[in-house]
Amino acid sequence: MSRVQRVLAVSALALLAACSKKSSGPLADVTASERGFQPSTLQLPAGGPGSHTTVSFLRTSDDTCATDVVFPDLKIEQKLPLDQVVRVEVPTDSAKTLAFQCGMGMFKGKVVVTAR
Ligand SMILES: [Cu+2]
Repeated sequence: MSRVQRVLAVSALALLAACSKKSSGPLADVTASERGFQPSTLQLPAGGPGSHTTVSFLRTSDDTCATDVVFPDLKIEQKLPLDQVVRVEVPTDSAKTLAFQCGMGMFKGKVVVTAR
């Protein structure tokens, strides 16, 4: 490989890395990592009777005990496989706070449904 080719190859790689970084933005509403759930508070507008909103979760680290997400009040318990977006339907019919946590209750977060 000539010097010029090498420089081109390196800059192409750098460009690819920059692109994939940009496109990997927020893939999910809530990320589960070694720092727990982020953001830990998610605000959703209430949508009226019968409304539901999908909240997506993505676990990005194996170094976390947040391998499940549990909504105790909704009796929802979902596994969070690494790097897979998991969608949870939550009722957003009226203003309320829906707590969620990891399987052991160490990491906590909440969905706050705000009045219209
Ligand atoms: Cu935990």
